[in-house]
Amino acid sequence: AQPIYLADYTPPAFWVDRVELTFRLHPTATRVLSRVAFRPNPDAPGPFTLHGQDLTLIRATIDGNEVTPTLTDDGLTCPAPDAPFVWEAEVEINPEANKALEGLYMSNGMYCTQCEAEGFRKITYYPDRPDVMAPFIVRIESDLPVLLSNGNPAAAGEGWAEWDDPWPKPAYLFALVAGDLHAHRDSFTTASGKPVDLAIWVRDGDQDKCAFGMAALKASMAWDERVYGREYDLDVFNIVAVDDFNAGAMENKGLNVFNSAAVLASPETATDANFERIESIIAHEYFHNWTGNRITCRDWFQLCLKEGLTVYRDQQFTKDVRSEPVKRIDDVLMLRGAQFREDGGPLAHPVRPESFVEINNFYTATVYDKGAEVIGMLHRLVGDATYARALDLYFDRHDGQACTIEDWLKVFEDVSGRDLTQFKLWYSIAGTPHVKVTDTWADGSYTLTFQQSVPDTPGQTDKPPMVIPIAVGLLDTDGTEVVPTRVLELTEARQNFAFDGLATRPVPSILRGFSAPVILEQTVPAEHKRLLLAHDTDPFNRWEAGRALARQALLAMLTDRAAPDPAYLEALQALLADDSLDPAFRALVLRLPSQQDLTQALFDAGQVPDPLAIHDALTAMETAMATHLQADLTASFDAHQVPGPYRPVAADAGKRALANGALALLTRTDAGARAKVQYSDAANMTQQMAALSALQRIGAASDALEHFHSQWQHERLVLDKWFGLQSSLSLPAEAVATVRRLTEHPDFTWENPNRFRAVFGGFSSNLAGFHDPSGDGYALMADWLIRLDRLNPMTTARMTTAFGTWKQYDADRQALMRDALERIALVPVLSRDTKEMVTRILA
Ligand code: B3K
Ligand code: ZN
Repeated sequence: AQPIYLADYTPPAFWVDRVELTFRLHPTATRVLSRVAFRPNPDAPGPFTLHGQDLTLIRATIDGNEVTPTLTDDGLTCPAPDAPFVWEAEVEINPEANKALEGLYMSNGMYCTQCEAEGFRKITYYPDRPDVMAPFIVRIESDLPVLLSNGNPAAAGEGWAEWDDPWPKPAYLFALVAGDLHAHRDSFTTASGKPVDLAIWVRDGDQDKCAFGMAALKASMAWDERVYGREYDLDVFNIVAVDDFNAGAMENKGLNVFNSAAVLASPETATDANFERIESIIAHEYFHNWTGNRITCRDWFQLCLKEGLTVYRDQQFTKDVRSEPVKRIDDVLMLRGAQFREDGGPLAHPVRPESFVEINNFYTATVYDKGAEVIGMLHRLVGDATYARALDLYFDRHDGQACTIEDWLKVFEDVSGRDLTQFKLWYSIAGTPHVKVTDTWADGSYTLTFQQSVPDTPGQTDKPPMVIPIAVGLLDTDGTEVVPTRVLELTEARQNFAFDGLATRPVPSILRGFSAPVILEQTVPAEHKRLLLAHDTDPFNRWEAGRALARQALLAMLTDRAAPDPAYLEALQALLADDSLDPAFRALVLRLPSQQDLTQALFDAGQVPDPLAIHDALTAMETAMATHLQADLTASFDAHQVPGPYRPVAADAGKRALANGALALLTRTDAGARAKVQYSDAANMTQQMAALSALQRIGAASDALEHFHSQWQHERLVLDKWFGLQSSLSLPAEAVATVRRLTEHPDFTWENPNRFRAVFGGFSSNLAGFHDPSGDGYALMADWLIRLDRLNPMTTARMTTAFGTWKQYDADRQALMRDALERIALVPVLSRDTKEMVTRILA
């Protein structure tokens, strides 16, 4: 397959004024009738071509006259008038055979669609590109009781229903759902007084898991009105939960389709982390109604236009409804864990890629999360008021259009009067910038010197300096802030910033709030880190200082066989007991850097990371924490039990996070005694899973696992946890055998992406197990990816990223991983998706 280039974009040769679709649903032979009003584009004359894939064309007409189109690799072409005309076609498709879960497919007897990015072409012949927007009218014929599509309900009768979506939309936002579904209903009145009927549609038995999602939806609708001035624009908003889904959820106009794991929650079956994730995904998909749907992308290279902005908006929402500092730390953990890793390896690509083979491979942490960071920087640079005016102008100017990053930045230039030429590099330069900082103190003047550089990435070398907003504050050596946060704009390769009028040499707090997605290189004496951990007014940097101390202590254990640093343990002790601090924040400070973090740190320091040694160091540090902080951890554990009925609110969740963080550590030295009690007493899934995880991490969970399986065998989302916990937390020596055993379990329904991800996503996060020196983990993973690729290329391709860091390891492991990757690459009928990923990883 040939790559497609951003530089080759051409507008469509035909516009669409109106679409009418009729679906005669049948599991193996669904008929799709389309009637599409086309109009030649005078600005880009060209042949009439339509996308289509896996379709059987029954008949086609133009203005009522039978035509015989020429079928091509990816659709058809046909002579067409040089004036407006009506195209009609009838095609047959087989939803039941569609295991790729793209286009129209079936899940537990329900019909469901997923069209983004290019799935609509598996439903009928159409210009399946986001810059072709049209109103849709849809008729569904089926005996199933619930028949849904986009827009407003228009008419319905026995065995049929019609839907009318007046807002012009690209085909990727099309959706259809039909099934025996039950509604959890509510309503919302918009700021201008328009009532909206809301419903979450689920399978029988899941009705009790909808209330939280519904509350999150209403909160999101109110928030978007209050903060962005955006009202909802249809009479109904439907959400459907589906068990077989490749992504988290999809923002189809008026009919969001959700992976059931991303919407269904009850206290008994979902953890605090699940609740928070569900809330943010509901918000994210809802916010797409304006940033994505009303204003969409001109082409798929502009994906970050909707995704970066919508992630940024859902992050703002979570900060508002929960805790701002805690959310920022969570987001940075995610960014560093997924995006920095991507940016530092063979899969690095710009926020706006310049070419792709399969666009589904670019729904990445870089497009989404770095894309959101870029918007955060823009916001920081122009300030709140200008950001708000820019967004108003963006909605005014571009409503109903398919836009580019150029359109987006122009709005900011027009409103702020700034030249964003250099800033725009954030969209085209891949790789995480390194910012090195040094300081000098002379004659009462304190100077910070920054040097920036961006590492080479595939296809990109010799990169120019970027615009990097660096939020800085200064403390004195007592920990009093002497200069509050100021945003320095680094634009040169090397640049000085001076601070005058200080009495003594200050302690700097740099990159407050993680003001830019960069790797900061600074030599900070351990006593300054402790000072910042104890006193910084910026909660992010407070946490960051603790993190740096932990990392330093762990690296010393790994490279110098040092004992766990007592000064680190003391600093933790003080923080743990500080009841003025949010428990959720303290829980984060208590969490050690991840195995992946330390792997990266060792690699960056020019060493070869040994997964087992890292695992042992982490275990030793946790054991030292449990030993030295036993009294404090016990006090924290006891003080943060949450009595009464479970509520998924941030305050309670924070207490549970701290108590469960303490529990995990205490379990290191009490042979699981406390965790076993908590497991037996648990009244909600957060407590139950925390106890089970703590036991699993010391290899003492077998009884509890057996109990858990029998208790939850009929709750598929909970069963995913059972699978995922074992694959992700099994001890290194047992992990491969455990995963193999899990794949042989009768409940391992591997065609279901959630179940497959639970086992193999979990396994790939278990670095010490996955990187077993035998190479058996790699081989097992490769076997299963090869097997899944025949059915579901999208999920397979995504999971090849387990091998994305292969060049960080020793020669033996590299050779074994290369073998596994090459074995995948050599499969004769490998999907385009997986082929592209494996090729890029191996390059
Ligand atoms: N836009 C969808 C993602 C679709 C994934 C296609 N492979 C969900 C989201 O970002 O909101
Ligand atoms: Zn999105």
